[in-house]
Amino acid sequence: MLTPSRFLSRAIGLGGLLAGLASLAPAVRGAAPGAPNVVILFADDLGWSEVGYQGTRFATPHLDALARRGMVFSRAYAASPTCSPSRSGLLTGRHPAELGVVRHLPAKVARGQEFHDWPQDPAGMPSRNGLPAGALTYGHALQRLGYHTAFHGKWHLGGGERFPVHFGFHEQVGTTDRGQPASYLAPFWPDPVYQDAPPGTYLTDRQTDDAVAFIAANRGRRFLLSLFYYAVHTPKIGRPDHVAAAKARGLTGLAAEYDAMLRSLDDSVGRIVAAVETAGLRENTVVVFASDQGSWFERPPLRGSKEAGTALFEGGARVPLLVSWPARVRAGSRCESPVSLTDVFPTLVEIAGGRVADYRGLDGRSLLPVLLERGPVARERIVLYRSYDNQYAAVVEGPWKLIAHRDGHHELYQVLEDIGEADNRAGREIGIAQRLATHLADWEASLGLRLAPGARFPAGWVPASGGPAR
Ligand SMILES: [Ca+2]
Repeated sequence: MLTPSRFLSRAIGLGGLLAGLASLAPAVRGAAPGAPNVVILFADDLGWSEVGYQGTRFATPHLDALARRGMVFSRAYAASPTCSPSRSGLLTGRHPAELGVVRHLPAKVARGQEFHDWPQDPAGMPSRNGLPAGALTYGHALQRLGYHTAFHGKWHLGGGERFPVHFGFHEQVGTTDRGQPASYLAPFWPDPVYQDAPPGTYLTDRQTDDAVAFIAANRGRRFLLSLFYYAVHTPKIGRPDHVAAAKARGLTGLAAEYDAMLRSLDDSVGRIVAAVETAGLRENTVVVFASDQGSWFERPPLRGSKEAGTALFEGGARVPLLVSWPARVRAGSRCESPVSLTDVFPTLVEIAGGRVADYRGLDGRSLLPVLLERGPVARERIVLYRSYDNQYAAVVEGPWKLIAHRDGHHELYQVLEDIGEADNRAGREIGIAQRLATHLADWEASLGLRLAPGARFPAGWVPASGGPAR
């Protein structure tokens, strides 16, 4: 059965028609001359160690090809490595903690309730149930610059008046107020969204069908496509033919399902890039790929995962990030300096011809000079923050990373030499630990963050012993 979007994508696939369309070079209205189209591909829970171009055992040939055609950021961090907070930071360029979004939205948040509490949180910190009213996203920013803006997929920043169409996006597709599907095989959920999907349709494929149709339909005007995949979040369900192929290679159970999920995601990346090329737009289209946080699995060489208590280790906080823009960014380039997903917002503003100074309270810094290899990353430190557990914040500065706990103890790692964070140097590099802890305390004070009694440095702060990491 052909959905309208599938029909469109097949029709566009006709070679002769395509060549004719590409030569027509449609006029773009509204946006600054020469401003690129922008496609943001955002995966959910895809670990840094789960993309092939990072040299791991996972096969992601389309992502690898995209990486070769742009700049790879080898040390990108989610400002708050958790679903909703990470999204809030990416979308606004502000720190999720400053927005008050320090946890994911629980499934049962009452409509209209501004904050929720988390009984296990040692700090007792409330977390906002979505973006605050009036927050500006990169959708707003690019709308102002003449772009047609679309949001596809997983939002997880609230429903109703909190949906993307109220935060800078002209249209939204495939978005519910859920944090995950009930199944990746249709029917995906009880919501009205995607009820037309034939039973057994794979969700990742459907999202890509819609995105391919969007690109074809909007090739005549400057657009921003923000495509947030539900994959590879739980439930771990792969497309049956890909699962069978994984099993034929010896994988079993969860590993086979996950391998299949990753293959669908990677195939989708390939289809999106092909759709941009087919539309004749590849040279001047910026394609960003990133993930909201680390993997559900702990994957060597990194320690930790998205799971409670370990999310601020590299396995939970370091994420894939790459930017491909053939017209301006050198193929095969790399940035090894720490960057944050909050940097994406100001980068997009500059890329689209806007002024970053028009936006207040940004945590992010524009990476455009880095992308063009004209300057370094314009920040010294990155603060990571989430409020669930004893382990709640980290400060990244060059090779160093301080991890802070609500009970007042700290860990310090030299992550360039010790990517697995096995050697806690807080008791040996006291000066560095104190400098980073002081920065964190100042940063927390500047945002007025509510802390557990006694947690704030320097009151009662004692360097950790530097003994066994765990
Ligand atoms: Ca996530």
